[in-house]
Amino acid sequence: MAQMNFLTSNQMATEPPVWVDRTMRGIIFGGGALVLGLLVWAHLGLGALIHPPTPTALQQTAQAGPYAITFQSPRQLTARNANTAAFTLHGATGAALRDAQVHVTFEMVDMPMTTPEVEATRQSDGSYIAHPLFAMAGTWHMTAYVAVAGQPPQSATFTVSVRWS
Ligand SMILES: [Cu+2]
Repeated sequence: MAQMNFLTSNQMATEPPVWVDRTMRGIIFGGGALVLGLLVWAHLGLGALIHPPTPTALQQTAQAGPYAITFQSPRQLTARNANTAAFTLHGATGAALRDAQVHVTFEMVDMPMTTPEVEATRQSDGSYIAHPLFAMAGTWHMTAYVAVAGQPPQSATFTVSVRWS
């Protein structure tokens, strides 16, 4: 019994003061809230509001196997708006490819986020037009897949910046 009393009084003597307890609790909850806040900030792409991604060229050409694919947009792409992305294809001989099927996929560079793929519809001038809808601002990889009857499928990826507005 005497020994138990000794232990109890010893524990009481080493128990931290209330302010230490409160400070520790504050640090733990504050740290948790900070991490949560940063995750929300990154996930919603709020940084792009303050610091929009560096604009990428409104016209870019990339090689997809034997085809040269040119992407063109009349203006910078924006999130949550219908955009217009026009593609023109040229074969190895330089002639325009007018009988292809083109579909386009989108993936964010900074996070594993995609957006529904879109079919580009053939226009009378030989171009193919798609209307991509981006969920959020940031830098995206846009991949155009080209299918020509009797030929192996080809694709080329473009890096495009998307602003909030
Ligand atoms: Cu995202």
